[in-house]
Amino acid sequence: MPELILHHYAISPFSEKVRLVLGFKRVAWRSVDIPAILPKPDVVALTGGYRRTPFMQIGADVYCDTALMCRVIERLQPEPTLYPGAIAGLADIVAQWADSALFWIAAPYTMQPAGAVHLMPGSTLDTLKAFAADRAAMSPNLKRATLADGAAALNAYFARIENMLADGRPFLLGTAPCIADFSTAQSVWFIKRAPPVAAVLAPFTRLQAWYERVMAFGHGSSTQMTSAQAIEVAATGSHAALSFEAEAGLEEGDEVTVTPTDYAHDAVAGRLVGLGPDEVVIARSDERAGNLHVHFPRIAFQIKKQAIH
Ligand SMILES: N[C@@H](CCC(=O)N[C@@H](CS)C(=O)NCC(=O)O)C(=O)O
Repeated sequence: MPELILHHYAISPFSEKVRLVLGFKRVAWRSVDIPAILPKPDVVALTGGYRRTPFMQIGADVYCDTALMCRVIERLQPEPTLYPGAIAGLADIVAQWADSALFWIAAPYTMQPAGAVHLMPGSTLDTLKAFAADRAAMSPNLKRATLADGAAALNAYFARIENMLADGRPFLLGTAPCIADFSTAQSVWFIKRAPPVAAVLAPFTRLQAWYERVMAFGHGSSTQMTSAQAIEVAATGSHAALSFEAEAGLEEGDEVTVTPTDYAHDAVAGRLVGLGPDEVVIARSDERAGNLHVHFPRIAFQIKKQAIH
C-alpha cells in the first residue's frame, strides 16, 4: 500500500465520508489539516486551483472529489468492497443522491445560527461571517432552502431511508455496507455535530441504529503531516500508471482546463494525460510541488480545450 495522504479538516462532511471509508478498509493514512476557507496556498500548489475538501495525494498524484478518491482507495485495498458486484450500479446512484441532493439540504440546514455555534465552537461573529461569505462566493447561483423547506425535505429524505431499512437490513442496500452508506452517513454525521439541529433525526429510529453501525467502522489509523511536508512528498514522488481512452474532440497531450460543473467553479489547467469513463487526469507543474498529475472524476466535471496561441 503506497502512502496515502488525506488533506482535510475536522468539520468537513465529505472528509468524514472518506475517513469512514478508510476505517472500513482498515487503511493506515497520513493526515494533513487544511483551511476551511480561502486562501489555501498549499492546497492550490497541489491541486492547481481546485479548492474543495477533501483531496487525496499519493506521491505526485493528486485525487480530487470523494467519488474518485473512494474508487482509488478501492483499487488499492479491494476488500472489503465499497461496490458489491450485484448492487454496484445502485450503490453509486444512491451515493450520488446523498452527495448532492441530501448534502445540499443537510449542510445549510445544519449551518443555521443555532447549529453554527456548535460546529465552530469559540468562533467570533467575524469568523462565522467570513465562513458564510466564503461559501456564498463559492456557490453564488445556488438557491439555498429556507429553514422550513430544509426541515420538510430532511423529513421526507429520512423517511425514505427509514423505509429502506424497514425490513431489518443492517445497511442501506443489504447485509454489507457499500459506498451509499458512507455518502449518506456524512450528512447525518454533520447534523449530529449540532445537537439542537439533530432533533430532526429523533423520529427515525432505524436510521439512527444504522448510523451507529456505520460510525463503528471508525477512521483507521492516521499520523499527522504538515502541508509543507506533503508538498515535499509531491516534489520528490512518482506518478501512478495512466490509461487513455480517446473521446470525440479530446486527444492525449491537449492543453485543457478541468472545472467542476456544480459549484466552486475553479478551473485547473494542464496537459491531458489520462482519460476514461470514471477519470480525467491532467499534468501540471508547480514551483514548490513539482510535476503533478491531478485526477478528477469524469462525471460532473467539464473538460475544455484551451485555445492555442
Ligand atoms: N463533490 C465533492 C464535494 C466536496 C465538498 O463540497 N466539500 C466541501 C466541504 S465538506 C467543500 O469543499 N467546502 C469548501 C471548502 O472546503 O473549501 C466531493 O465529493 O469531494
